[in-house]
Amino acid sequence: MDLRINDNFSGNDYISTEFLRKLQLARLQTMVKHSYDNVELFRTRMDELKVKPEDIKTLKDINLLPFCKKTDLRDTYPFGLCAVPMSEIVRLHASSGTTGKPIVVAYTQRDLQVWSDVMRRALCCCGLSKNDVVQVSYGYGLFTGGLGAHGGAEALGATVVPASGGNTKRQVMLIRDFGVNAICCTPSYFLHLIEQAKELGIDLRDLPIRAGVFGAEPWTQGMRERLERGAGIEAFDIYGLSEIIGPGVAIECNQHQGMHIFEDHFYPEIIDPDTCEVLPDGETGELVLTTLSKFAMPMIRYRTRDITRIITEKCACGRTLRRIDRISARSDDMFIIRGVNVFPSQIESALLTVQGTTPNYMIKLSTAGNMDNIALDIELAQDVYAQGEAIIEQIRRMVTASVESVTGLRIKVTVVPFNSITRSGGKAKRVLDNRIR
Ligand code: DLL
Repeated sequence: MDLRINDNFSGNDYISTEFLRKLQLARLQTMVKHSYDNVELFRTRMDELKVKPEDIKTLKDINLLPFCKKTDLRDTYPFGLCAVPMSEIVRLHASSGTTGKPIVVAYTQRDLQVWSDVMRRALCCCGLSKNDVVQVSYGYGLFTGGLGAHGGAEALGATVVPASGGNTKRQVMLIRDFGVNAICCTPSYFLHLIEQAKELGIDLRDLPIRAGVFGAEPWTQGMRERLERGAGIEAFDIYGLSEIIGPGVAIECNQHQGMHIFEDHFYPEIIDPDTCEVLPDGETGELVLTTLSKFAMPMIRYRTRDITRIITEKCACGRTLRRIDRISARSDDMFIIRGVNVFPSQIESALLTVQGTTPNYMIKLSTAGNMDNIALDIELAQDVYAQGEAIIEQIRRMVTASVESVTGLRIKVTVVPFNSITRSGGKAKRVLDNRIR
């Protein structure tokens, strides 16, 4: 069995399913043994379940293994899940999350090679090559976005512009002056970039930029249309998470029908988040990922909390890798208002069906008496807002109706002046939660 990690020409994107399953099994067996031998928490849990690494004889046997969660990383902060000595670890990243301690992730030299290789393949999926100039505007630092995309773009041989986040006007100049063909950043940040370019009198549609590699936060089809139209680009959805590797777990190809998972490195399952029962391909549930080639901090059956489904139909691009659907939500982003389950992405979708709106919005949660309450602040396009009260009121009513038809909830919508909702340099904050618990 050839267990090489660097296939130079994305060959693993096209391998036969039969070979892929064999490769996955061989790598899974290696990973499970490595974790059992070197990570106390994992060994204890397997012992409790009376499972030994030798019990993994087929891919289905992954079912025998315990799940792992974000709290496991928090509880063992910082290095409790490391499976190699510190001398083998060449890079650390961390993600802050909303509460308490950050989680730390570690990489060996070989892990970094795997990472830049999957990111390189991801950029190939977007039609990019060594002839392109790629601006990386994800934050560099402990966040995995910047250095992850950077490694992939360099491995591709592209010309990398390591802009990182922030200083948006300068970013616009770089795009123009360096002839940038593709940008990697969060979708919300790109929206901000389009606005700033306009202020500078620069129309991104006139420049050579043609692709956007957008991820790190949920975004909708409506947002895609705004970004593609606003800058004359093709937008690609890229998915990843620090615990698994960073960006480069899955990405869209030019068909835009879900994201191909780099299954030779990341093994996907979908479970029912309440019962933990594994669901068949095609059904929607929580994505669980197992790293098949990450040695510093292997993750076995990591519960991502991200909601999606596995798409098995053959993709017209020819890749044999299965796809996951757009991440519609995180199960922990859901809030319940008057008994109705609501996801922020539903509100975004409803909002953006109305002409004159923008994807700049803020969902505000509060407590009124014993009830949770929801309100929505929105911004309109600058020229639309300038048309005055009657138009503003008309759009406000249309948004109220649209949100009601999608969520079943009648919520208070307020149109706020242009530029009064804080723009994000990285992941956008869409929900202001002032509920009393
Ligand atoms: O956001 C890694 C990344 C960087 C992915 C750049 C893509 C591009 P974390 O900060 O650990 O890592 O956050 C991971 O972000 O569990 C999802 O909930 C969310 N997320 C990431 N990509 C997408 C996406 C990076 N394309 C968490 N669509 C994940 C929706 C996404 N949500």
